[in-house]
This record gives sequence, structure tokens and C-alpha cells, in this order.
Amino acid sequence: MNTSMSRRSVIREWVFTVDHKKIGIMYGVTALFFFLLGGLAALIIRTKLLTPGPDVVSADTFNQTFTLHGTIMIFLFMIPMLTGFFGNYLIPLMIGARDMAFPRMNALSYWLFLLGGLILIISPIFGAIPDAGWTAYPPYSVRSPGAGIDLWISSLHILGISSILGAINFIVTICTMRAPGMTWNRLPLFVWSSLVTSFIQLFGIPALAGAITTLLADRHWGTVFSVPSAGGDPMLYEHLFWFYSHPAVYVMILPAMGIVSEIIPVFARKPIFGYRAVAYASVAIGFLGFFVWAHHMFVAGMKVDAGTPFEISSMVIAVPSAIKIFNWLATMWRGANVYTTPMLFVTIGFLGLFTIGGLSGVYAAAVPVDMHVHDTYFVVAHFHYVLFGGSMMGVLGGIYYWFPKVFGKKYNETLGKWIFWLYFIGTNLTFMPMHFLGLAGMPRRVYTYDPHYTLFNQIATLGAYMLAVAVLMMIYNFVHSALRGEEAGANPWGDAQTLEWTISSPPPAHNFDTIPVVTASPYEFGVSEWVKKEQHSIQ
Ligand code: HEM
Ligand SMILES: [Cu+2]
Repeated sequence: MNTSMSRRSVIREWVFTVDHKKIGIMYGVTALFFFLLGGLAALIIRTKLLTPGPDVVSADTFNQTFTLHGTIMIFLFMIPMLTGFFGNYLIPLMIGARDMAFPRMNALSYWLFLLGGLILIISPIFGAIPDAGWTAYPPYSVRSPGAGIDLWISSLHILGISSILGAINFIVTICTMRAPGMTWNRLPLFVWSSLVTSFIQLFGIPALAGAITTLLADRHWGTVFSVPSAGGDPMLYEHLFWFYSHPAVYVMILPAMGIVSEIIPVFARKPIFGYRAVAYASVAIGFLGFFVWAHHMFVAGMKVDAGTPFEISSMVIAVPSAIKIFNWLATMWRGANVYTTPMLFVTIGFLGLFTIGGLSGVYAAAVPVDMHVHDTYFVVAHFHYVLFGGSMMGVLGGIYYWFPKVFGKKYNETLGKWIFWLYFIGTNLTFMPMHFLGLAGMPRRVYTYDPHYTLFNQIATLGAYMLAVAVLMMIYNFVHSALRGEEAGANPWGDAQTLEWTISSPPPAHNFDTIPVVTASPYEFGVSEWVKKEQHSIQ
């Protein structure tokens, strides 16, 4: 009786919570669950592609599998993980606030996210699985039979509302609830990147909502948005879709860059090099991100001249990213550089692999190059280097870095490093061969392929299995350490200086007993060697 009562109160504590930390953890756990489903889909795809012929799954199942994989990884994992988990958990702590500006709306965002996610992942139970790719281009998405695409559209609409509410909440929180003394120039860089991310969501999602509504209308209400013979134009959807979805790639990279900016100074034991340049580079990326969308459409029937401005803007947008990379390297230059697991993930992992993905993006942004590589595995290699090599490395580095704060326990460092290396090698084995496959002409999203592509496909599949092992080891590492780990203390990294490290681990429900007064930037490390100091409090 007693235990069931207490179990019920634990459930109630989480279901009705409006605490940003609990909501953040619920986002994180839910997103990780979706990640496992998306990962399972990836393994099915790679297992099929181990051989060139039509085996393992049917062609229809293959199409459904890569559609679910892409949609889940982007909308149910990466965006909610970066904004829902990291944003929710960290922003109020980092700015010295007791919660988000609108705690109930915050809870609503989470529950809408869960609802939108469930609508998508239960689609296989009803046998109505979307199969038009995560981009759902018409005309196929309009003609695709069954209710799969309708579920996909409903899911995205609900996720969109959730993200808009979240974005409003973050913007108001960051603008109005900073602790005294936390000027814009003392704002932690993760918070800067989240602020920009929120504006991108706010301005971009309505375009996506409009795009998918044209699909719904064409499917059910007799409209002809995408039917040229009746005066429509399928390019409308592509423009609207990419007007959101290119900026969305920055939703998936900016917070990860914010995480990198938090971790490197702590382990290099140096102030971040060029704080303002890093902060304003996020703003520049957010702004420019809205002017490059048509680089996805160079071969879609756009006028050739219309491509040029997008080619130029796409190359220009690489500049602020390059500035950040330069500044991170300059921060590490002559730093103490202690390669803990989070530091490995954000330096060798993020810096190394995001740079490769950024460079292949600049290549693809040149119209004549893109004519060749568009819709080949080269593009798959490009975006996995930025998303898996970049964003995901940031996510994992961030999880390891803040693990002691969230759980109050230390993780197992030796295991963490092994996992990093397995993950790093697996990522490169999986995605590096895709560059060569693409350049050799292998199209993306194909079920069968010419046998001379077999070897590189097998290497990629081997890499994917390695990644699966790394993920399982990581889950073990987290669960084991959360239950059995050593006590972490308030500031296990010595003198990490953002405000969340000045309070206990895990933080109390109300975060701060007294609201701190901020007198310095969070990156003022005076010494360049690794010194363990007593907890450094910013008062
Ligand atoms: C350095 C800046 C970047 C440039 C110049 C760039 C350029 C491009 C270009 C030209 C394409 C289209 C290729 C084609 O389909 O023919 C593309 C695709 C893509 N990029 Fe990037 N990119 C950059 C950064 C990023 C980042 C940071 C991300 C995500 C974190 C990303 C994610 C993607 C995705 C998901 C696609 C494929 C979309 C699809 O067709 O399914 N890119 N990129
Ligand atoms: Cu793009």
C-alpha cells in the first residue's frame, strides 16, 4: 500500500511537474528513446545495404524505414535533445533564474512533443507508415496511398506547436530573467546559441507548417498546390520546406556549438578566445541561415541564374562557422587541455568531424559541383558529418560534461574514453565511404545498387554496427554511474565557472537559495595549468 502510494506520488511528481529541470530530463529520456528507434531503423537500412540485391526487407519497407529514420532523428531526437533537454535544463541555471518564464507552457511543450512523437512512431501499428522521405516532396507525398503521410503531417504540426511555445519561452526567459550583473557580454555562449536557435524556430516553423498544409490540402481537399497541369507548382513546397529546413540544420548545430564553447575553456583552463566573435557568429549564422535555402534545389528546375545568389550566400555562411572553429582552436592553443571524455567528444569529435562536414557543404554549395553530387551518397556523407560528427558529438560531450550536475554522480572516465574512440572510429567507418560512393555515382535512397559499390557499403555497415555497440555501452555507462557512481560534488571539474556549478549536484528544486550577482564573464580562467581549486563561486 505504502509503496504503491509513494510510487503514485513519484509519477504525479513527474507528470504534473513544471520544474524546468524535470521537464528537461523528460525531454532527454524521451529523445533518447526515440534515438534508439531511429538507430534501429538505421541498422535495418545498413543491413539491407550490406548486399546489392533485394533482400532483408521489401522495397516498400525500405522506403518506410529511411523515412522514419530521418524524421525521427531530426524532429524527435536532435532538435528536442538540444533545445528540450539541454536548453530547458541549463538555461535557467546558467542565467541565475529559478525557472523558465512560463513553467506551465514549458510542460505543455513537452507533452505536445511526446504526443507528436507518438503519432509518428505508432504509425507502423496501424500499417500506415510514411514513405516519402523526411523531406516529403510532392508529387509522391500527395499520391502516397494510405494514411502514412497524414500521420507524418499531423505529427509535424504538433511538434511545430511544441517548438514554437518552447522558443517563446526561451526568448522571454533569456531576455527578462537574467541575474543581476549578467549583461549580454557575460551571457554563457550556450545561452547565446539557444537564443538564436529560438528565433530560428519562431520564424521558420510557420513556413514548414504552411508547406505540409499544402500537402494535406492536395491530398484531401482537392486543391492543386503541387499539380502543374492545374496551375500549381511542386516547387512551392520545396521552397517553403527548405525555408524552414535549412535554418533547422542550424537549430541542430548552434546549441551543439554552444556546448563546445562551454566545454573547451574549462578543460583548456583558458578564457574563451574572442568571446564576442563567437557570440555574434551565432547571430550571423541565424540570420544568414534564412538566405541559403535554395542550395537544396539547384537541380530542381530553378533558373540557373537564380542559383548564383544562393551559391554565394551558402559559401558566406561557412565564414561564421569557420570563425568559431578558429576561436576554439585558439582557446586550446597553449591551454592545459585535459582530455576528459567530454573534451574528447568536443575537440577530436566535434572539431574534427564538423570541419569535414562543413567543407563538403561548401563544395556542394557550388552549383556545378552540386549538379553532380545532388541526390547521391555524397550528400548523405555531408549531412551525417555535420549531424552525427558535429551535433551528435556535441550532444554526447554535453551529456558527459553535465552528467555529474544532473545526477550528482561521476561517470566512469575510462569507459567513457573507450566509448568515445569506438564512436569516433564507427562514425568515420560509416560515413567516410559514403563520400566515395557518392562521387562514384551511387544515388541516395536506393534499395538495390550496382555490385561494384558493394565493398564501401559493407565498410559502412560494419561502422554502423560498431556505433550500435558504442551506444549500448554508453547506456550501460550512464545507468551504472547514475546508480552507483561516486558522489560528484557541486563542481567536479575544479573551477568550471558558469552558474550551475555554484550550486549542489543535482540542484535544489528552486535552483538558487539567493539569486547570484554576476561580476565577471564565465570564462575567466587566470591560469593555464590544471589546478584543482575549491568551489569557485561567482558572487
Ligand atoms: C558550412 C555550411 C554548410 C553548407 C555550405 C552546406 C551546404 C549544403 C548543400 C549545398 C546541401 C544540398 C546538397 C544537395 O542535396 O545537393 C546540403 C544538404 C544538407 N545539409 Fe548542409 N551545409 C552546411 C552545413 C550544414 C549543417 C551545419 C547541417 C546540420 C547540422 C547540415 C545538414 C544538411 C542536411 C540534413 C542536408 C540534406 C538534406 C536532404 O536533402 O535530405 N548542413 N548542405
Ligand atoms: Cu541547406
